[in-house]
Amino acid sequence: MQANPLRAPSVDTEGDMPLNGAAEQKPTAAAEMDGERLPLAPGTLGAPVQAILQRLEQEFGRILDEADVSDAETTPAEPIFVTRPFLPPLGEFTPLLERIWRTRVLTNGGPYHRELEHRLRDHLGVPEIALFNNATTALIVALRALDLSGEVITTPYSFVATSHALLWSGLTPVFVDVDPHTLNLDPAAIEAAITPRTSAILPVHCYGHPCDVEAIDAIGRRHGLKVIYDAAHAFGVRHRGRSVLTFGDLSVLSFHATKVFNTFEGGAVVCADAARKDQIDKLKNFGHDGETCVVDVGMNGKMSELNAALGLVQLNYVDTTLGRRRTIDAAYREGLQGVRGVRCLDDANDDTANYAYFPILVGPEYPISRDALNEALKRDGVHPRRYFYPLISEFPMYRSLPSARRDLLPVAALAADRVLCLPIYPDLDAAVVARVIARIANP
Ligand code: T4K
Repeated sequence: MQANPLRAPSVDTEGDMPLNGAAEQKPTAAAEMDGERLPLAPGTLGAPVQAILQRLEQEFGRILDEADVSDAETTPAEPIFVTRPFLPPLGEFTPLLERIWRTRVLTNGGPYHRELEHRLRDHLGVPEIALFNNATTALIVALRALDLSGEVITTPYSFVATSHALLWSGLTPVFVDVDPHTLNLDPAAIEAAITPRTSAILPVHCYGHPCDVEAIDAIGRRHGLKVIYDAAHAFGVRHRGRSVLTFGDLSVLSFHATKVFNTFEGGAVVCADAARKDQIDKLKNFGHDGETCVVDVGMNGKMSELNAALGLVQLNYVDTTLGRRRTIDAAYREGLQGVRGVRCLDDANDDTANYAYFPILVGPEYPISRDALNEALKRDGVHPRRYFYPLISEFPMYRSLPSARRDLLPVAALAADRVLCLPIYPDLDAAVVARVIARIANP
């Protein structure tokens, strides 16, 4: 185990902390995001941070040792990015590659594609799943399958692909604000935004934290609206014992390199029955129904055999990698508690999390701004990301929409200005986590 390369932070008392902004008048939800759940616990910052870090490093090291991290990140000189894709041992992938070379079945629903669908259905506990080449195509096909028109209510606090899928489909995004605790769509705001032109709701399980799925699905039923969850971050997430992917009409997963389960590029649509899967399978294959018949304006969204084969090997490791992510999440939470002005998003409660991201919100009580902290970490060779800054609604193709006004989206706007996603990935070394915590505690 590598020793913590940084000295533990000098321990300031709460009163010594300068503010980086005067307290302003905030809307209630924004104030809530700021305050009540901030684990300030006066005096805890005066606790022996050094001891916490040392203990974390010992415990963390022991857990990682048990998990046999053969290529753990141990070179602090290398840049540390927000994520680093997990890859299985190459030797386990090559026999599958050899079979592809032998059979020359490269794509169009080959044996690896079929097997991965089968195994993912079991692993995720979902009725049906259709594999795609990425989540963006999968979103566009999902919207097409539901035959939508007019307006779709969605979140401004996401990766731009969420709204881009709507524009590609000729649909108008209507942005509404998010909940201050989860940063997912606020059901009350959704309901308030429904008009006669609304045909669907497109929420995102941001960072893999489940939306208020019961409330959103109930709104959909009450108003006759379709619900498509952008579940790009939510691989393996369960809500009250049930896969979060089984809520709504359709859910869309991403298997991009940066996701907890990756096939280099990839994605999927989860649906409730075989008839819907059949429709989606046709849509992702140009709309073909057999050799000579085309039944819809489909596109090419198919996953190749190469990606599907990799997915099969990756699936053998997904539980182990989840365990490592959980350890890192716990280490950050413990190490950052009591750091004034830094808020971690709430824990998963009775949901099963996947620890895809570790966002912190840097508030006005923190000694320096979010961007200054970002730069300080980068100087240490650590590269967090400001997911999701700017808001989607601030990009040129969205900003003239009536719903894009920043003052209508106060919680999302505040989150975008404060968020910093810290590095989290299976082979992230404990010493690096300790280093990040130490720098944040002592910027
Ligand atoms: N919906 C939501 C809510 C999403 O977040 C996304 C994608 C989508 C839909 C669409 O899913 P896909 O169509 O992609 O399946 C990344 C990803 O490209 C994007 O997939 C992801 N969300 C988004 C949140 O993050 P960037 O521009 O930040 O990626 P990039 O290339 O800067 O990667 C981040 C870090 O990851 C790098 O600094 C280093 C590391 N990395 C990345 C790649 C690609 C590696 O170590 N190896 C790699 O191959 O968008």
